[in-house]
Amino acid sequence: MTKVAFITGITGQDGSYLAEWLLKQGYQVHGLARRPISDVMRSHLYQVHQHVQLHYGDLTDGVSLNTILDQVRPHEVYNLAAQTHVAISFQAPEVTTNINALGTLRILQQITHNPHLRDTKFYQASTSEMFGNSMQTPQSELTPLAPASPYGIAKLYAHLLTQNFRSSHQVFACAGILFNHESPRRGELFVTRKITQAFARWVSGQHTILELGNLDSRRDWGHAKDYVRAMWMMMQHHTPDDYVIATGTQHSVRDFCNMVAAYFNIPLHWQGSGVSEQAVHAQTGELMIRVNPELHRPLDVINLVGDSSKAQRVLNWQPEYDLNDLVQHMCEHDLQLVKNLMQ
Ligand code: NAP
Ligand code: G4F
Repeated sequence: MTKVAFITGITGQDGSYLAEWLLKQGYQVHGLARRPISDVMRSHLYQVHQHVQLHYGDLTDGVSLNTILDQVRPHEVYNLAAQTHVAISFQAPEVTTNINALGTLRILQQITHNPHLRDTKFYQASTSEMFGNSMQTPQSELTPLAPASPYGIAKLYAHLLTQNFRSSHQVFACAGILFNHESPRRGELFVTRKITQAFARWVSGQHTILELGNLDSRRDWGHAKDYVRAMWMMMQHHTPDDYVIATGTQHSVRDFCNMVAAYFNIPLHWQGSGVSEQAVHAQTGELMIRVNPELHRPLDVINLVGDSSKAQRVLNWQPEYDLNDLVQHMCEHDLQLVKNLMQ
């Protein structure tokens, strides 16, 4: 029997990689889209859009979700849709909560109320942002959760709800507590992609200033392809549970800039001692990295690194890519993108 999967957030970084992975496993893949088909064809789904079935709806629209879920009757639901920008969540906390927290409730309610969905498995995209500024390092499934942003708080609601539906309604519901993961498909507002794009533009002769916020913030950056495989592995295990997915290594935003500069072979000369302004000099010109205080968050999470030993032990999950591979993939892609745009 062909398995049927339904992915919310299918047009995003993870959704598109997950769709490709599930198609390879022989699934029939359905996805929720909130934008016109012409947009979706130009999105990350361009390679596989003819193999996935898209349904127009929105996580804030319970009626559309109920209708679609009743039509599709999936064996597995992957809830990846979200307002994913932490900084934006400070400016738009209400819509962030509606999508990230109540959107999850709308799906879980439908799974429990619709008799055709009684055996439907559910995956929730939980996040390391729920740890906030934790006293514990590295962070595991047992680390106390104390989010520091409206995004993290909404995600914590959805995370607890997932656990609650698992224990109170016996839904096969898993939550993947995923640490930051990136790829050439990463949204352009996130710091890694902002950096690789700026360097690629600079190498191509577009000498712009790169403005960043907190350079000292440290993250555990993995590759999105490894992380969507982990989502699927959680859903194939005999028992639903929560798992941290991370690499266990940590780098600062400043380190990431240095790695990208090394990839493009741009010698760096950091100028200035404070955080107000830093200059990077290169042999063939000058790339300026300027700290813009407006890019600092009202409260930042500064020290994330995950302990994924449970996922390694129970699911036999291992990442295939390291940070050097990730930097290489992102830089190669962004350089090609700039070249294509300049033709
Ligand atoms: P992403 O690239 O920003 O994609 C977000 C997706 O959500 C897009 O498909 C977007 O649709 C969709 N979406 C946003 N609002 C929606 C709404 N109201 N109704 C329906 N769809 C909506 O995010 P990602 O990096 O793939 O992350 C996937 C999930 O994992 C998210 O839930 C995120 O919070 C979580 N997560 C991500 C990371 C990470 O480091 N990437 C780590 C931990 C957890 P459009 O294309 O129309 O905008
Ligand atoms: O790339 P970021 O915006 O990712 P952040 O905030 O960690 O959130 C991402 O990972 C979460 C998992 O922990 C996901 F749940 C979430 O959906 C998203 O995918 O920022 C990373 C760090 C922050 O400390 C930020 O203050 O980089 C710092 N930063 C410094 N300059 C910047 C910038 N972040 C952005 N976006 N833009 C800057 O110019």
